[in-house]
Amino acid sequence: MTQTQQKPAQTTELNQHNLAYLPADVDVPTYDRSKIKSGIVHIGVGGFHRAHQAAYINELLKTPGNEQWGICGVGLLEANRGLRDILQKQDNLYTLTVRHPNGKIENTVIGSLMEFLFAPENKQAVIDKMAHIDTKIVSLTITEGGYNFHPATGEFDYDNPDIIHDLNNPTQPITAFGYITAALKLRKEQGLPAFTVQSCDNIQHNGHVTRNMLLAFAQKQDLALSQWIEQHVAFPNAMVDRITPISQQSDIDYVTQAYQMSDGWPITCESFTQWVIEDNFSNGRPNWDQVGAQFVSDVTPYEKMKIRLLNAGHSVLGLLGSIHGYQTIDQTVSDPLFAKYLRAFMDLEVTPLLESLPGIDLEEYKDVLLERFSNPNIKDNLARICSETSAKLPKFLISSINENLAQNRDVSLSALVIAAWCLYSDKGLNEQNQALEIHDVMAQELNKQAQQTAVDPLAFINLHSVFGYLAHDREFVTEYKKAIAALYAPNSQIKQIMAATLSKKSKKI
Ligand code: CS2
Repeated sequence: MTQTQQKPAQTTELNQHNLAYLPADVDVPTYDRSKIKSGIVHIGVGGFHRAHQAAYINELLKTPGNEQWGICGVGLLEANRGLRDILQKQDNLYTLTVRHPNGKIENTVIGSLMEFLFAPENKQAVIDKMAHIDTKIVSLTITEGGYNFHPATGEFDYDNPDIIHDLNNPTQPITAFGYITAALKLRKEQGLPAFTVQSCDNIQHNGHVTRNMLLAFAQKQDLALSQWIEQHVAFPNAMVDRITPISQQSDIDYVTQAYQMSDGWPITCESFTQWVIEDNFSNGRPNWDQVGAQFVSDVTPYEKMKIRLLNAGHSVLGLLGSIHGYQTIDQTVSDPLFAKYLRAFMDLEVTPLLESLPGIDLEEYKDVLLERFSNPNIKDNLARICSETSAKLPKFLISSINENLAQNRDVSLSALVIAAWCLYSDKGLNEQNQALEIHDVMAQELNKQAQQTAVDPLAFINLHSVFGYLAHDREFVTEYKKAIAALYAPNSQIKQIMAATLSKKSKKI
């Protein structure tokens, strides 16, 4: 692992053997990877997992005594085949490039991913791995939409065809719920302790939600098993945070040039990272607090603060910025009007809903958020931020709107964001008439509703599964209709509408 070793002449790939040829300033696994066992099976090895949980474990493994906490990644989707092929060639190693706001760059080769199982090719291998005695935790990053509940009611969606499939084919599952239930069944039969199921997604009470959904699924399959799960499986809540844009060709090129070695799928992320975890595990846990995470007894206020400020803030910039024609978060927030709108949204339509937290200064937290969003070295695409908005907004924004309405508080800034989402879904164009890149499982349905806006201004928010009863709230409807009228007026300009909404808001308070 020194610079002095001679690098082979031909182009080399990142792998265990070639670690020795990396430049000395690249942080490489200093631990013996052959001694690490997978105590964690993680479903959803996307960029976020690789920048967050896997990075925390990588740090922990540098301290002897933690060898039981390696990670076995699982890809449930056919789309994960490419990742599997790359990781296989690289001995499951990849580069994490951390880009600080001041331009400083740190490269770490992450070694905590020990294995990767591609579920579509071998379902039983995944079930067996989860059921293995060494597995203590099954963790999840399956996105907000992956938890299979109706956004408005919170009830488990038994009509999802994948769930119907998994209930009818317990040994050939497709969903995370099917796999976890099948593995827990084996553990119960074999008298093994239950593993912890740990959600790492941006859902408030993510542990409770995971528990409720898994129990709803298991109850339909095997009542005795669901009771065993209820008694033995812990579902810690957690707040997870690190902005991780989608990897670009430029990230691959950067690593090739920095190392003279190719990495097929490096991850780039910001320098900020946070993980607040409820200390509730059924079968042991890593000492994540030794590498910067925080264990607390109640994570609720941290989750709420993060989701309602950061994630909702992202959506505010994402939807309004997309309509204006901006491409990335840093570009959008560098426009003073957008920064002002975001700050007003956070101060006036979110902060009053948050509890004060010991050790956290909310004003400072918001200042830091603005700095993070402004990081010019993190090119976080608005298309990523706006992807799956139908699964995100109910948790990120609509929950705040409902709480504000219940407390008779003005929601005009949020109403404009929802109206902008209607226009975005309806036209699919920005103000320069360029097509927007929209990725949403509900895109067609949203488009159909939004297209009726001219005849019925409330058509979009009548979509009950996303908006609940918003279309029946007089206060909200008044603000929303004003926003729709302004956005749909000929030659409308989102920035003028934002400025007008802000100025009216300042007169209201
Ligand atoms: C983003 C998040 O998906 C989104 O809309 O807000 O991915 C965000 O970047 C992370 O939660 C940051 O921790």
